[in-house]
Amino acid sequence: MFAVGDEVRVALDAGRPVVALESTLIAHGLPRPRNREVAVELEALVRQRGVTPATIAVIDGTPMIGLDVNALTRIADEPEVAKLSVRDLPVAAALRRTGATTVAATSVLAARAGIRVFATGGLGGVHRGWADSADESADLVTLARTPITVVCAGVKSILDVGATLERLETLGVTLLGWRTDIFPGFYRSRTGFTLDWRVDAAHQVASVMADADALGLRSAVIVANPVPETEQLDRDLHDRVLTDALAEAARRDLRGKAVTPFLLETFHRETSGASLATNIAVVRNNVIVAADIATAWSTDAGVPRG
Ligand code: PSU
Ligand code: MN
Repeated sequence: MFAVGDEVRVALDAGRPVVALESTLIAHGLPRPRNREVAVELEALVRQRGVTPATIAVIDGTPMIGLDVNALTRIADEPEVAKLSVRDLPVAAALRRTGATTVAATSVLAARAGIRVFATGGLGGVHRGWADSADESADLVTLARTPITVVCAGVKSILDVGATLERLETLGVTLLGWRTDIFPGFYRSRTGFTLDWRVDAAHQVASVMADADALGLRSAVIVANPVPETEQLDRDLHDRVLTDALAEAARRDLRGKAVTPFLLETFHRETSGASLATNIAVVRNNVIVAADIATAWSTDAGVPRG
């Protein structure tokens, strides 16, 4: 049903730390050719910390847990790579298609393979204007039923941040601030929303995961890691481009899975690369925190737990 790369298989069998990485941010979230360089760099950052990276995507119908250079290049370079959420996975498999996996699809595949820690940029969430569009990412409901720890920089302000936080609460998804009491806003280090829980060390997250397991919970733990203030996007530029991007999306009457990639692409273009620089800083930071959490998880109490 899926294939686990040799390096990932060896690490999992030995109880060594592994971090899953998603591929939609590579194929549909970052512009070519920078996307491929970033994908390679993220894996290198994970390795530098003594942790095995497992970038996840579907190649010619096979969900792959860990991509070789050739597969990573295809995901980054090929224009016809599909965007796959959970519901798309069996179709891509049956029709032998190649696609990048969203946070939702990556989480499901990672958990199936026994990987417990996953780094991404931002989660999908409730879109602004939800009352008209009913647009809520499948990421949220999937995280409610998938035991995985996701390190992210919160959600982008292209979404309705308050509504997204309410949905995460309703869905029973555990939410932790990483060295912060304020929910981060992806391009910006802080939104106006305060968090109930803050952690300051990787071993605390590993303990939360262990206790979630002990309680029989099958839901995700989200670790919200703000981009450093020095690397956040300028507020005025951010606000101006956001207004324009949302207006243009409404004019084009975009729907379904086209909405998020359109907004991200518009941001990168209209900020002349400033949002791209912040986006890359975001994922770098998240990968590093995820690697440390995976290490704490695999060594916690001296018991390898995968
Ligand atoms: N948010 C980002 N960058 C991204 C995405 C979200 O800041 O690249 C991607 C993730 O893969 C996420 C997906 O799972 O978009 C959500 O898409 P949708 O809104 O169509 O569910
Ligand atoms: Mn959507």
